[in-house]
Amino acid sequence: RRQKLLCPGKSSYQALLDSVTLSDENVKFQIIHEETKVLLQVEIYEIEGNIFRLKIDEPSPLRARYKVPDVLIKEPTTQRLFISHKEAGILTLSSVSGDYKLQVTANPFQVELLSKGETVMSMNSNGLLYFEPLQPPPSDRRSTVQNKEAASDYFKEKQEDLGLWQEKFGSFLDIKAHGPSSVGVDFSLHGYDHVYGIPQHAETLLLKNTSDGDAYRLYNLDIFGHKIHDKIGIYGSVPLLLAHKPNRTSGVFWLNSSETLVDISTKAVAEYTSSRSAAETAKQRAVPLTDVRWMSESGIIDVFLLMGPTAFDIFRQFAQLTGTQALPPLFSLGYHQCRWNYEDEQDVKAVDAGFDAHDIPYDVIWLDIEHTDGKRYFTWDKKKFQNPRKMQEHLRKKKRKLVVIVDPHIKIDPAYTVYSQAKDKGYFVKDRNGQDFEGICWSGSSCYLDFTNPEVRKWYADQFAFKTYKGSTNILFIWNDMNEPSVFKGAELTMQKDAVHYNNWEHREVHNLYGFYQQMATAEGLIRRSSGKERPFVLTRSFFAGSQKYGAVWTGDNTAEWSYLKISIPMLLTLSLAGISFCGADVGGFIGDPEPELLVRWYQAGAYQPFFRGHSNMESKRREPWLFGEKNTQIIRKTIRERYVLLPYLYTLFYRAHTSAEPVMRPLWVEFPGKTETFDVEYEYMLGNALLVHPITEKEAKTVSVLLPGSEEVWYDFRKFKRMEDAGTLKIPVTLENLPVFQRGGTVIPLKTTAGKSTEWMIDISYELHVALDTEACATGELYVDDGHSFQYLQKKQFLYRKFTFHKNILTSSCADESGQYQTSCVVERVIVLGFGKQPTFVTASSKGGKEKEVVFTYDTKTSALTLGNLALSVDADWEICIK
Ligand code: MIG
Repeated sequence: RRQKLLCPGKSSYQALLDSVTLSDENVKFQIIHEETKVLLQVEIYEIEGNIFRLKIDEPSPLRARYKVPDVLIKEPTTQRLFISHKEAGILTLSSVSGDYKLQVTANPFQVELLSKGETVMSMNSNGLLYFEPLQPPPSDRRSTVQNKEAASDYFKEKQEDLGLWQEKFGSFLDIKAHGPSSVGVDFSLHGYDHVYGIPQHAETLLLKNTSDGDAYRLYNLDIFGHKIHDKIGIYGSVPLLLAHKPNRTSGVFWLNSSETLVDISTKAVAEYTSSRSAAETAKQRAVPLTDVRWMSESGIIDVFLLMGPTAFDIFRQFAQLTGTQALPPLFSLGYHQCRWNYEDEQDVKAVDAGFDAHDIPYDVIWLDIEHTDGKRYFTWDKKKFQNPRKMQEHLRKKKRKLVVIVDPHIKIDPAYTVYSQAKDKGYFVKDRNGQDFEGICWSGSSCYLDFTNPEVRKWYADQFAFKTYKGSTNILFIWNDMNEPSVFKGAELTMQKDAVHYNNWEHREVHNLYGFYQQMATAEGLIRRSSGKERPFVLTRSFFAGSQKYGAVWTGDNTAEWSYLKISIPMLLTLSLAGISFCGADVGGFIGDPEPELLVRWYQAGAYQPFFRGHSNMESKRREPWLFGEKNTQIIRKTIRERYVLLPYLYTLFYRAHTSAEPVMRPLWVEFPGKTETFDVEYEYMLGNALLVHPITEKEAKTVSVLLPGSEEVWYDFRKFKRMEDAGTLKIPVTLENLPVFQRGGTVIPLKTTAGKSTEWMIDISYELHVALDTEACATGELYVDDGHSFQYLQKKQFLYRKFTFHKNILTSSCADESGQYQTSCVVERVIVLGFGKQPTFVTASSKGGKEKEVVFTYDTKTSALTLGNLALSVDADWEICIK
């Protein structure tokens, strides 16, 4: 409310360019507010890899302001900036490479970022820089002010209207011990009218104009039955915004963990050039411009400008700062069966057996909060789960896993060790009076672990040790829920902002980090219980920038309605753009009961999304995939089996997400950056660079409009192998069995020849390659293989990274990373070449140094698909197949 009183116009800040100092690390200068005369310190950094960082803080605040720790994986490597030009009121800084220039204008203060002469972004060009310096509380201040009466009137008036020192939300009083501390500034993104990112909202992929006053809110909240097309914050936040135009992608990463609002406005303006001659002015054209205003309740201004220039560069730049996606254990890419709740050990066994009886693969069965002894996490309900180890041994024999829930609220019960230890050690968040903060959650009156404290995180991680967590085994993995944190009957169902954390930081400073820290500690715990050997799997509901390092994220409590299936696609794409590749939505919809058709469609969508879990609410009817009649069971079976067959491709994509920060699921525009028709496509997407997926999200769909982008591209029906006759928007007929998926010409996809009962049953199943030819009759693709569960791929380089190339009718398998080695007896059994021009006469295969042998093949003249069978070529060897 206070920031909103500031309207676009001339900024009241002026840069004091005489104060400029230059070091290897950064450029510093001060800015002054014309009226209040308050000084602020500006620091500008160039970071290796086309990133700029701008910090604005008080030079000597009354008390340190919160600077988000633990999100950046390391102190970024800076590069020296040079002063390339200085004139009255303007300072131009230049990057080492000379490709970028930063132009600082003194009055009004403004910073422009240019790439090879083109202005890409500017900061404070709308004059919305806002920074509340910390002040002594009114009571202290009043005594030092001459005219006591006037001063107290001033504070009273401001206080009541603007909530400077306290604020009421319904019956909640938020006492702001350190007073107002809000910060904000605007950015103009020149030439851009497509912006994306800043999850999590149940909203469109393309960010909307917020001129209606409804800003995007980044404030992690548990909203049961959240609405769709709403900009209120849910569950998690990543303050990263991406802007895209045909020749460039840029990013703004606003590193602040307090409640944040983002206002967006796109408009057309006269072309922007900083120095414009009269002749140029005459031929001005209208170009788009997007203004983005960030407003945070507290902290400092610390913003990273990611200069791309491509979308993949932005992903790398963001990962360079916050880390890449953790490589998931292979089992976690299989299908997960969850419900609130699987009742008891018998129920678990029955559901597990049901999958085998119906020949449906699955990897993990999940236990929700009812498995515990009275919602005391790390314990078991003694009646329902009398022998959890035995139950896990049963699952282990079936080569399956268990995931159980562990929430951050701890039941107040002196007899519960987790509580009593944490209490004794002072590990809970405090209320404003210094007592343990008490809130109500599933366990009744509860305290909340203060995960912002590294000592608490270490202690928490230790709770996962096998000897401490009774009844846990190494097939048990973890689900963190309610970690916004959710506090029943709390203000907006979360913790009060005046609660106090480690080092005396108020909750308002760290709110959006709470879930991030819980998942960090949990993942650490799982790694430690295996003595650093095994990859963890931790699903979290709440998250922040960098959460990708710790596991998976799901979109929370969606509803079993078509509109929620539909919105899950842009929601997952937005998470993916923000670095979180391992994401998914509850298949079927959590709240309510999906009609069978919706459930089937949701399985089809989920099978082609990164995290694939069926889940349902306590009140929902049972939803195991075989409960909806033979026909639906059959379609779901086929869908899940398709997912399993596709796992080699998916796992390879995750390896690339892990090593090169490429999102697994990506909006079309990322793959087709120059094709403007893709920029607002949000209901279809690319899985890697090879598959285009268009889930069906309409009831009783008979046809669906699919955009196959790129006139120079070739597309193939993924299952029928048929080449699509045209590119562009096609009307494709569909039945309940079909999910439109297309393979892009020029790619090779590795698959398994068949599915097994779970990923572990599939280790020895042979591979199949789908080689889809482009207009030049070429294709390339990759396959990554390792043991699927340990860190040996890192520690001992035990992995295979293979490359397949099709060129001049020869398919070659070669090594893509010589540093890796992995023993496997698995073979490539079959190769299908899509779009092969003519019936071949002769096909041979030869391993490097080995003899040529003849290959049996069949050619389908209708589809031009050439199938090569009985190959038995080692995956870990170099070989060639020649088609004549
Ligand atoms: O307030 O643990 O989003 O997946 O089943 C509900 C019970 C608490 C919310 C999660 C949901 C989970 C449920 N939890």
